[in-house]
Amino acid sequence: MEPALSVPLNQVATWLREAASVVATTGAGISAESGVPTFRGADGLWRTFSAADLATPGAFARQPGLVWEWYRWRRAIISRAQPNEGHRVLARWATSLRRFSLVTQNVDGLHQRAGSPEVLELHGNIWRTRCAAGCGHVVDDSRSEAGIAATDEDQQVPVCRCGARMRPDVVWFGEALDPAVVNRAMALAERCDVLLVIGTSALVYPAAALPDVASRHGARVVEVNVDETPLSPFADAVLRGPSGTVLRELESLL
Ligand code: BV8
Ligand code: ZN
Repeated sequence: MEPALSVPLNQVATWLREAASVVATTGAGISAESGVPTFRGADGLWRTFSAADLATPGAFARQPGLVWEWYRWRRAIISRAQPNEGHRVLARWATSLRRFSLVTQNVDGLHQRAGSPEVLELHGNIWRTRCAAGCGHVVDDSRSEAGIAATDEDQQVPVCRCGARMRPDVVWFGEALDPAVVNRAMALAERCDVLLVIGTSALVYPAAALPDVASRHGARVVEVNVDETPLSPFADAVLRGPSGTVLRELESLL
């Protein structure tokens, strides 16, 4: 079901030009053109598991080695990936648009590698490893080979200096997000004139609540996605296509 109004690209470009504040919120779809598997796409599965099976505290408690194998597999793919045009356009908008903020569900760090100066990471970052017992020890694995798959079946579980297991510094299903991060994201959504919702299946909360918060505060919500999502019927505009292409075309009209 397409939305009642299909809005031309140059109308969205006008909204962006006239906006005092623009927020972009991104999901795994923006990294798909970089070759990073999405969660729900055909390539989103890993062996016979889904993110809901592995990205949980229970899975880590029961099979920490398997969870680490999955994260190392993802880190290896991300380490070989490059930011794509979609990431780069959003990085440029941080300086070329009047007031632009970026909120992401992604943990891959590709926005930062594309040059985005400020990235609000709702669900953490796959390159950081932290103490699972909460002693506060955190390690940045982004430059260490140890952080990615040494071998295919690498089920090693890193041990903290306090003796506890260490885990990827990401938010798992059933875990609370950092309240300061959530509050900041909601405040940005409340204050923006345009919210771009890019490459997300709009299923996971509280990230999926951002469009409703923005819309209720008078913002225009623009969805950029290759497919229909639960948000599509409610968006003020739906730009159907790969985010790299759509964002580049939009930028050319600004
Ligand atoms: C919490 C980090 C409470 C880890 C992730 C019932 C109703 C409502 C909510 C719930 C419910 N039951 C449970 C919940 C809560 C749950 C939730 O929302 N579940 C959903 C499934 C119903 N949420 C939580 O658990 C959150 N915490 O609620 O805590 C609480 C409070 C106090 C105390 C304790 C607890 C935590 C959620 C965070 C989970 N962590 N990631 C890791 O990455 O390993 S989630 C992970 O999947 C991502 O971060 C992202 O958020 C999420 C969704 O993925 P997407 O990014 O949208 O990607 P997806 O593959 O789904 O879609 C890709 C899209 O891109 C598609 O639409 C596709 O068409 C499109 N696309 C593809 N290619 C392109 C493209 N678009 C454009 N261009 C392309 N080229
Ligand atoms: Zn520790």
